[in-house]
Amino acid sequence: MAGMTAPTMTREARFAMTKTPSVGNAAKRWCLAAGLAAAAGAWPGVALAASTISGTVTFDGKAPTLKPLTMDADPACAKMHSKPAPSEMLVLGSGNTMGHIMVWVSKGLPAGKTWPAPKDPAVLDQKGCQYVPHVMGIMVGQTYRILNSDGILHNVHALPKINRGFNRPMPATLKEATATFDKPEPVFQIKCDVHPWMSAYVGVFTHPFFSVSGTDGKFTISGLDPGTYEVTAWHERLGTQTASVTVAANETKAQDFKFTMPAAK
Ligand SMILES: [Cu+2]
Repeated sequence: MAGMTAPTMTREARFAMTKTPSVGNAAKRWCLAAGLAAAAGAWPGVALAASTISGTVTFDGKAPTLKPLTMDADPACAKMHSKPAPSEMLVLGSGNTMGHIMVWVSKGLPAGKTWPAPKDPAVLDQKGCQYVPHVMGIMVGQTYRILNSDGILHNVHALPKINRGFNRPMPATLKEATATFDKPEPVFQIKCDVHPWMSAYVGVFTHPFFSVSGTDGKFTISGLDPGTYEVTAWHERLGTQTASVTVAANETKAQDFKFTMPAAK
């Protein structure tokens, strides 16, 4: 019941009151949530927002060997690496587990329920002339904080199709910039116009039910109400896959994904 404690609901109510023109609806939602929380407490076995979907993403078949990133065009970048940085496109762990996969709940969330954006920013760093992290999720309205740890000229070029894009030079002296995205949009690219190998991907969501797999291929989406959800897994070149997953109250359900190379023509 961690998600339904009073402080969380107070924050949510405050968020709804500042963001929603109708204070009446926000208050109604709060009352409804409080009522549901009370009901859940009174009925053992009924738990809200305590279900989890987790799994492992793997690459199926013989993985191609991708060339490392070539940073020779900017010696300042090249000298930050004792050996060439590996490609970020296909990141495999032992057993061909797959990193950099964005996984999110794409359908099935309770209608009318809203989730406040975290107060903490989602942070993208420019470090070693690479974006860190390569793939990340952020919520609508959450601060997107862009750092320049390198202290050299970069240019952050966001290429969304639904949100408003931006193209922001970050000279050596500019250590930080911020942005927000006001519409849900999975997934779009961020590029550096100075360094063509620099690429990152961002997914923007109205809810917190997203996760990016680590090199071990693992992802976890928790805090869900019991229900049936469509879950989407995305890779920057190998496209998206969906699965239908039903979770009961308090249950952790496994859902794995496998990506493979498209068949040669
Ligand atoms: Cu750059």
